[in-house]
Amino acid sequence: MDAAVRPSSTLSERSAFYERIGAHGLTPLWEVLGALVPPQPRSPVQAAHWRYSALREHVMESGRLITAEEAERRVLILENPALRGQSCITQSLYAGLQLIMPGEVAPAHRHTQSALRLVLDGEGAYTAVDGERTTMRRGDFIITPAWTWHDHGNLGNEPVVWLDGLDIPIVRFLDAGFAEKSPEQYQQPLRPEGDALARYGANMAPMDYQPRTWEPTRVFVYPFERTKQALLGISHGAPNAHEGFKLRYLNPATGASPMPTIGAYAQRLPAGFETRPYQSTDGTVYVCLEGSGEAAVGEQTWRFEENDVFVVPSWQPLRLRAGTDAVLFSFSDRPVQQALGLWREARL
Ligand code: 1HN
Repeated sequence: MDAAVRPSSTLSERSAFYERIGAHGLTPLWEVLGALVPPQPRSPVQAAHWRYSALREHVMESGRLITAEEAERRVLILENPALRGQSCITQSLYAGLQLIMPGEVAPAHRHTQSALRLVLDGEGAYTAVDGERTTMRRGDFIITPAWTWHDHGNLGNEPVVWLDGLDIPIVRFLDAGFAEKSPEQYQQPLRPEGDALARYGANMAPMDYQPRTWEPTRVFVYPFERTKQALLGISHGAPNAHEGFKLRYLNPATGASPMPTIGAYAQRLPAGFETRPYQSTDGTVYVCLEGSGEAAVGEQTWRFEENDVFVVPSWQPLRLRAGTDAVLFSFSDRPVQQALGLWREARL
């Protein structure tokens, strides 16, 4: 080859050059190209598992340390071990365990971040979303879409704990975060409990309702009783090799995910059933709602039990095995990736 198309330089000439151009805010692409555009996802996220039986006492201790009012939200964040200090469980998602003690109120506010709750422990709490309350029962999946007013209260006599999932890192990435505190501690109910579910969640809708494509669902609670009934209702024949019996939560008016940034799923794995390895580009947070089993991600294997949380990074093959009949809830950024044409899966 012609020497003219094969310029050569010593390492020290190159680094002197990098230093000179650095002063002008420049850096060479060729030193970082492979990392910028990897042949397949290489997530910094680490697969990890949180055992609820080990966390519970710490969550309860936070209830003796600070009030819900003082904290605004009394939450212990589940931080990915590889992303400590960043308040996230994956690159795009936040997760935490929130505690509300009897008689407490977590004051009304709203923000551009979207949130989901999965009720884990205790009875008697409610969440109010834009003027309607819903009683929080174990396994219920409740959403507070972007910019909806929400507050929580505990009218019962035991501590209540739920998992919060938010799109905080997505909104942070886009520098699009706004928040507002309500002058009212809690919202006065504008409608009786059950109104939204009756109006939008009975395979029917108000006569004049025309949802916009990416509008979050007006159904803001998906009672576990219904989810469980649906999972049992499809539990005939052979379970899907990679999923068991799995359904996605949806906005009944559009068929899209309940909220534009977070997808949520529920699956049933019959006792002894083991899934084939499955990988997808949406790093996913799993919560065991019923039963027990094992999850294997790469070299790591955990035994999971009720209320345990585990996270599977993008493109890492996951295998699940149910010990006893298991029900798993999960959530991810899949709708975002799908809207952008990025989402991929592989069934191994
Ligand atoms: C939030 O509003 C809640 O409403 C929970 O319960 C956790 C974490 C960061 C920002 C807002 C809630 C949150 C949050």
